Amino acid sequence: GLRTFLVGGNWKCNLSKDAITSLCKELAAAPDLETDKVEVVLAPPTPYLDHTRSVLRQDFEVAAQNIWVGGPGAYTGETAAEMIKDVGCTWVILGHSERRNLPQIRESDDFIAQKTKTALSHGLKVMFCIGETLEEREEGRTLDVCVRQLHALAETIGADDWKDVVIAYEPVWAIGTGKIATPDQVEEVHEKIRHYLAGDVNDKVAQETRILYGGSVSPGNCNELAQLPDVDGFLVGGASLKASFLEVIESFK
Ligand code: G2H
Repeated sequence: GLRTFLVGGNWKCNLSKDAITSLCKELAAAPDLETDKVEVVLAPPTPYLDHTRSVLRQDFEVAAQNIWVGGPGAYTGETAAEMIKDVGCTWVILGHSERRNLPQIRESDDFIAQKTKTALSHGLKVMFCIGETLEEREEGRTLDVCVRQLHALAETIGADDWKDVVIAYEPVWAIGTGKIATPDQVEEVHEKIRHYLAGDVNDKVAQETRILYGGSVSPGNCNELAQLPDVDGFLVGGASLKASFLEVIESFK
C-alpha cells in the first residue's frame, strides 16, 4: 500500500541484557514478516543497542531512543548518530513526551527538530513523537500543540526529508496509564495532522507520511485502532516488553 504499516516497540528505560536475549528468542518464534505489509522497529536503551541488534531477528529493525544533535566529539554522556549507525541501527525515536515533559529533561521543539535533521542527514529514519497533555486537551488546544511541534520540524527539514519521518501521535494522558484514546479521538487527530501536512508541507507528504498512534496500545485494543483510515501503525511501550507484542504486530492484517 501507500503507507506500509509500522509497529514500533519503545522499551524505554527497561530490561537487562539477559531479559533482551530471552525476549528476542521468543520474538524469533513467529513467522517471517511480510515486509511489504508491515515493518517492525524495536528501541532498546542505549547500552543494549549493539546486543539487541546481534540477537534480534533480522527482519526487525533497531532504533535508538535519542541521539546527540551534532557529531562525535567532546560531548560527555551523548551518543552520536554515527555510533547508532555503526552498531546497525536504522531508526531513532525523537520528541518522545517523556523527553519533552520530564522536568529534568525538557527538550524544546527546536532542539528536537535539530536532532531530527541530524539523524536524517546521517541516513537514520525518525519516529517523531508529538502529543498534548491532559490540560492542553481540556483547554481545547490539542491540534495547536501538535501543529506547533510539527511546524518546528517542517521549518527545519526539506519537503524531501519527510520520506524518512514517521509521526507518532501520543496523547500524554494516554501514555502508560491504561487510559486509551477512543477510536474517534484518535482518527480525528490523525486526520487533522494529515490535513496540516498538506497545507504546511505538501499533498504528497500528507498522503505518504505514516502516522502511528501511541499510548497504552495492547493486544486487547490494537485491532480496532488498526482499522482506522489514518492510523498507519503503533508505537508501543509497556506491551512491547513481552512476547505478546507479536499480537500487536499482527493487527496490520
Ligand atoms: C507511549 C507508549 C510508547 P505505553 O509512551 O511510546 O508507551 O504504550 O506504555 O503507553
